[in-house]
Amino acid sequence: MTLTPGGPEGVLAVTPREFPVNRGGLCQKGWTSATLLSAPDRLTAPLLRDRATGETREVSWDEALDHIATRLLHLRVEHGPDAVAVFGSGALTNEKAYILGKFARLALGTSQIDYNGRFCMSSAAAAGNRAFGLDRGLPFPVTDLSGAETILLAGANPAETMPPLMGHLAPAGRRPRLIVVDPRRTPTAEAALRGGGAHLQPAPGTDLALALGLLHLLVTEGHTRTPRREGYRSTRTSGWAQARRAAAQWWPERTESVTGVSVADLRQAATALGTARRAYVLTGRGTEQHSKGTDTVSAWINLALALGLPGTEGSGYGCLTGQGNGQGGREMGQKADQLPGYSSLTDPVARERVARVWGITPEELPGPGRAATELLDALGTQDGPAAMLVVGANPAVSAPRSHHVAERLRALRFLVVADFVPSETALLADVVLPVAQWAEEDGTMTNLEGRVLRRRAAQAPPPGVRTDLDVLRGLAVRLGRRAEEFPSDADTVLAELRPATAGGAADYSGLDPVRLAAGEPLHWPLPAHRPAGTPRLFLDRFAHPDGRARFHSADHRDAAELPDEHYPLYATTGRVLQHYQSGAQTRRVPELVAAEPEPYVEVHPDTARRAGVSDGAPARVVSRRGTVRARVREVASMRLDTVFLPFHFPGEGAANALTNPALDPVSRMPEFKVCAVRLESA
Ligand SMILES: Nc1nc2c(c(=O)[nH]1)N[C@H]1C(S)=C(S)[C@@H](COP(=O)(O)OP(=O)(O)OC[C@H]3O[C@@H](n4cnc5c(=O)[nH]c(N)nc54)[C@H](O)[C@@H]3O)O[C@H]1N2
Ligand SMILES: Nc1nc2c(c(=O)[nH]1)N[C@H]1C(S)=C(S)[C@@H](COP(=O)(O)OP(=O)(O)OC[C@H]3O[C@@H](n4cnc5c(=O)[nH]c(N)nc54)[C@H](O)[C@@H]3O)O[C@H]1N2
Ligand SMILES: [Mo]
Repeated sequence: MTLTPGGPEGVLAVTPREFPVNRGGLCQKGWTSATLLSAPDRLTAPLLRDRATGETREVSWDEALDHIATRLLHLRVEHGPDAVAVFGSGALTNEKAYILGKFARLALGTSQIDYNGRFCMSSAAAAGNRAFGLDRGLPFPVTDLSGAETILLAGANPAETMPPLMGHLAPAGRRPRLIVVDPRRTPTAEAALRGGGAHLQPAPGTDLALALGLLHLLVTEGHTRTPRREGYRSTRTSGWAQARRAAAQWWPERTESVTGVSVADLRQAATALGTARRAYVLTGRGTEQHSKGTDTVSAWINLALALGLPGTEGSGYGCLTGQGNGQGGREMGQKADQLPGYSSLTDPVARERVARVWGITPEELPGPGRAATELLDALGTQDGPAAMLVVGANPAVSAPRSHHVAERLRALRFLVVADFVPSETALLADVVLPVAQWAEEDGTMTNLEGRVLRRRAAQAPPPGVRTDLDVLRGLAVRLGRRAEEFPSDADTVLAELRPATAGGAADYSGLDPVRLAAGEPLHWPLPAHRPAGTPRLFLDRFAHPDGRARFHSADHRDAAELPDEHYPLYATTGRVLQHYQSGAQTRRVPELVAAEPEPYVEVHPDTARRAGVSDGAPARVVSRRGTVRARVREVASMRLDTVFLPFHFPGEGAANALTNPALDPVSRMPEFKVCAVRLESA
């Protein structure tokens, strides 16, 4: 994407650049993203809130930063370093994510840092690490996809969430057969059907049974017994016998009764997968955001391994990433348990390396802290943090059981939010810091293929606005660190983070800034001896010490909450084309608001009738945790037992008022995609 002056009102206009992932296309959000640079309520001065009156007033940067440092130092003396928490984001550049992690551990000395990526790809990341010893969204360039005969896409709706990807999944002419697994007939599912593919429509939270049922069929139909596949499994994997045994219990009729996917559809999908010479299995949030998300992604990976796909040319498994820097954001050390380079905070070698780069001893590095949902839950409690700094997230809207989260945020003694607009979380803050947006600062991002991309500022931030890096430097110095430890120039940060990642899974140490600037496709790992990077991983061996990929077997289990007589329907949540996440950004763009102005709930017409509501009427959706007011949208292709709400709206329309904070035991990802509700007329 390039930015040129001359859009509406003299702001920048966005024009797509020819690039392999987007093939020159951009979604509506992309076309209108420049509007946000000049949003009427864009923040341009630090704000300080008077707790007694609730009023905010504009203050100078010095006053704001001095005030924050004084308060944080005071709380630290009073309650210890873990009294201050940090909440980061997959929207941050690699450099900002790295400095934020360093700020928490070095300037604050706290273990209490995590980020919104915990809500995002963490289950796929955990399953990928478990299976392959490494987690990179796509371990191959995205352009490989269009060579496939069959692609199974579980729990993703790229036609709305990543439109440019559709060009690779369904290229004109020779198209892979797409099998879309989604409880809803999404535009992606429609594209699959148009192209001669299939749509499997399971009940929310039953993917694990579905994947086991498909594996069962692959075995019983003989697809796993070709010499190539048997050879692949015996030389390149471990754990097959157990995986096959787990699937043996999932005969088609049983799978149908749990998932609602017919035996005929199951058979057809298994044949399409089993007979394809080149195939991919891809997963998105729909399959991950469950209290069993990691095991579910493992079950999808098992299908791919059974067919010998991962680590072979023209086939594979991949996870579709989310936020702007969803991949890089999970590698740079803003996670509760992680150091830069996708290293573990408890790995002595990694501690030694990062401590050396930071000029401290490994003992000075705090240990692991709480994961996002638990961190938010602990705010303002007896043993929880008393203060928090939020950089790049809006958890008052985007976290599960959001009204409770807003309560926890209010219970803090001190909340600081850095943002460019007054988000719902910023409205609760004691200090709000106005920061620069993507078009106004330099940095790098890492895309779903592990490819590092360089971004240069296209324009200066408005007067009064600072970059996140500047802000963190200003705070660190006031907290007693040296200014050189917190560079505010992105290139200097990149030069520092490279050695900090050396030897980690996501090794950036050989990243050459000149090659990067020239736009070369540089996919990590980029160790010093391989500066051209690694577009395709696993071709010779997987990243576990024995070089083998591992099947991980788990049986199906129910969602944490199932429909019952009081809450008879499944609710699932997700995205629409026009809005982004909590909506903090897109609800400020008039064209997008005009297209999708208000909260709604998708319901099958018969289900609507039974609940006494009808198309266009206001309704209440009620769960054990809260109530949402939303307009009914009758959709004939919906399952009778399921309603869908987008999570882009705040207040009374906030889908997360309903969601269940039940966590996956491995990834700590919350169950955004299924809870029990009832529908009533409002
Ligand atoms: N327009 C738009 N684009 C975005 C974003 C946005 O907010 N708006 N956000 C970005 C981010 S951060 C992310 S993470 C990605 C997310 O991209 P996706 O994963 O494509 O998005 P979702 O809509 O959350 O979920 C995908 C689908 O999962 C389905 N689903 C629900 N429950 C289940 C289930 O139990 N099993 C299965 N198989 N499917 C289920 C939903 O019906 C939905 O269609 O999108 C990115 N792109
Ligand atoms: N019910 C339900 N809930 C969900 C999901 C779901 O599918 N269903 N999906 C989950 C997923 S996948 C995700 S990723 C999360 C997203 O959740 P959030 O990250 O909380 O959502 P955003 O709206 O992207 O909030 C980002 C905020 O940071 C600001 N911001 C953006 N970039 C920067 C920056 O560089 N610096 C600073 N300082 N601020 C910045 C934006 O203006 C915005 O206010 O939501 C999760 N919540
Ligand atoms: Mo996400």
